[in-house]
Amino acid sequence: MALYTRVSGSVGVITLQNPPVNALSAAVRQGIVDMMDRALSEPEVKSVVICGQNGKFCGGADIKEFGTNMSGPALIPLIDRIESAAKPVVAAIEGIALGGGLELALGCHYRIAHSKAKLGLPEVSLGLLPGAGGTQRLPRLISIPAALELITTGRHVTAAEALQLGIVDKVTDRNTLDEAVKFALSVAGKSLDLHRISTNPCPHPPDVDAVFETAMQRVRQRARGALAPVACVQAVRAAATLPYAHGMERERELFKGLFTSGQARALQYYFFAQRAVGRWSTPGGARWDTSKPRPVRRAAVIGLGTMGRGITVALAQAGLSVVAVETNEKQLTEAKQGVSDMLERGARRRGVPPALDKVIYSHKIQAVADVDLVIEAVFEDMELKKAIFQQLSALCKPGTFLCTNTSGLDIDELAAQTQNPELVVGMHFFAPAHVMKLLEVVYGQKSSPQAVATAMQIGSKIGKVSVAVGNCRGFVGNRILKPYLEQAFFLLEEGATPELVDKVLEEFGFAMGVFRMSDLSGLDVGWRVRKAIGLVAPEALTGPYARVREGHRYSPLGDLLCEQVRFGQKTGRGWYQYDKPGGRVAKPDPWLHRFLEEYRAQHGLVARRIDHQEVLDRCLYALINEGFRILEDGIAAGPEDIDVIYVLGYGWPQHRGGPMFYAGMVGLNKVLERLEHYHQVHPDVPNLQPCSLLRKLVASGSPPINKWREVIKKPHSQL
Ligand code: 3H9
Repeated sequence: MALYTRVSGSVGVITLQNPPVNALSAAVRQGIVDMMDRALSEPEVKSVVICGQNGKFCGGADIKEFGTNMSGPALIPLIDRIESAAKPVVAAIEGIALGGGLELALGCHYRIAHSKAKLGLPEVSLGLLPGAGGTQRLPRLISIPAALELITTGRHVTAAEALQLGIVDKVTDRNTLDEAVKFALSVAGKSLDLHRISTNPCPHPPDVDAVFETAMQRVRQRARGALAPVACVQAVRAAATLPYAHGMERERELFKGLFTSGQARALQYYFFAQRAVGRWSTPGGARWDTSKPRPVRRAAVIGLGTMGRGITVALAQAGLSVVAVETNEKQLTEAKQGVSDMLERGARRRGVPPALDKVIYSHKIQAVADVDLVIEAVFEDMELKKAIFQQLSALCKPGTFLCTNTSGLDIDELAAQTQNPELVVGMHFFAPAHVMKLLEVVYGQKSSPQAVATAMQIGSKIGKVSVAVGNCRGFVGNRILKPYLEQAFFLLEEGATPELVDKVLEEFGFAMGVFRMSDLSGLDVGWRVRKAIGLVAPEALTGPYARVREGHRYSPLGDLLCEQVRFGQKTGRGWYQYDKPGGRVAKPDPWLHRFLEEYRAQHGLVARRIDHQEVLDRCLYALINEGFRILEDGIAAGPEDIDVIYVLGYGWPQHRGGPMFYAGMVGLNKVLERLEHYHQVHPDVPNLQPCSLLRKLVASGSPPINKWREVIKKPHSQL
């Protein structure tokens, strides 16, 4: 909807009204058309201001409308009508002008922004391009290279940067609407010729071909198979090479291709999934809207290794006071330097003073006595963690929340060490903890709803996307990772190479193939976990039990590499070779290929030719199958939780929505049929036997992903 008022006698003010972000729904578009007609027909009105209610100009097209039969006036003619108006139109931008919102502002003759406003064309992250003239007007306004950068990355810019780039005419700290009205009064009756952006020529750099060539290369490298960034470059190229009307035709044609693509569906699903995970619930009935978090003013971090340092930085940067505890004096000295360096670097990047004074260091665990929440981040060793939780329970003031940063240890076992197990939750950070956006908040059997709500709130305060998950080995992310890794190992046993498996997964869109990723994160990490749970044989076994554990096929390949101190990048050798320890460029290693041949010979395995499809099917479907088990067990509340975890924490390509969304796109019956096939061929391989929830969903007619929750049986829980 849009409200019309007249102020200062001659300025017509049109206010967009569609909370929460004044998205351009059919009703809003109709409102703008009607109110513009009114403003232009009233002879007393000499100029017009367009603004948005509640301090937000406009968040762009209404994404919720995309999957529906769209009705109402189209955006392009609406914006053209504003631009061709005979009276000056000023956009008063507060809060946000994003996507179609900025395109609407670009149709206005002037733009005035509040200093705190953010502007951008983020359509690319929804699998689209700015399809209401943005790809044609922005390059005309701010040059081709600048427009290419903004449109292909979708980056939001501050008002100050927008002024510098020439996107806005003025930035104000005062009331934006008042300033815009004043401005509108001052330009009434003046010529608008130079202010109709579409009528201006597109500035042409002399090396225009090279500019586009470079942009296209950069975009393709980053895109990992995503279509939208490539189409964005093509659309801007049309602005540079074609007259405006033809450029618009090209924009429309490219937009149409993207709009109906599976990638756009996946990215739009992912946009809403990221928001849906905030509305968490547990099988026991605790919910985001009925569980009140407790305020946390002071927090403590125990253990200042890599993870502890990153967590300290994340908390301090968010303005929390942190007591950082490390009992090893040498480690403490190094940590002080490390944390300060990270805080300074982060502050320089963000143009703010470093939060050095937010952190107090101590080598005594007693320093936690007065904090509201503790995050223990010591080495991943259950006995050590148990001892610390016993101490914390005795030392902390009543009511202090006790959180553990663990990637898979049992939260209930730790909670049992404390007097108040209801105050204990897991917080699984991802490395580097001050950079990675994901946080798994793990509730145990006894965690109180308030403890979960507080951990979730701390997560969002420090800029993470927090996902509440149940307590099981590996939680959601690492539990799903396990069958994926296992399939990759089995494929090596059967004849594949790390290069083949990685190539297939990277072509699918993963940031890194499974073996390159293992080399980066360190093969010894998983080895230590497998040793702790008794999977690693005390000595190299031969005979039938060498490749069997707990009644299932097991591949000791990773263990054998670790015994050779091939831990990956850190030792310069892993699944690949590197030029030195710590080297980054993975090169195929003839040693490894010989090792695989000898291993196969030793175990009577005959290498066969494995095609790309089998690699993809087995790795992905084993992972997806485990995802369905997680839903069945109530460890994740819905498929969105799994998808967000996998995209943000494990490099799953965003334009494929996440593993569970992908399963729906491929077709659940196809996933089931392929799993059944591979299970028949490899009956000893764990995780290829389709889980019962998948069967149930297929038997229910493969409902769309937003209906899965109705089919998932809610298990009983203690919470
Ligand atoms: C486009 O414009 C195409 C055109 O070029 C061409 C057309 C022809 N529509 O994120 P938040 C909802 S494409 C519908 O939690 P924040 C959101 O789902 C569009 N709903 O708040 C959430 O709902 P709920 C280009 C939208 O303050 C609520 O608003 N625009 C839209 O952290 C609050 O959102 C974009 O890509 C929308 N456009 O961040 C902008 N936007 O409460 C997308 C938000 O039920 N939006 N919602 O979960 C954003 O980036 C952020 O939402 C924003 C606010 C920065 C605006």
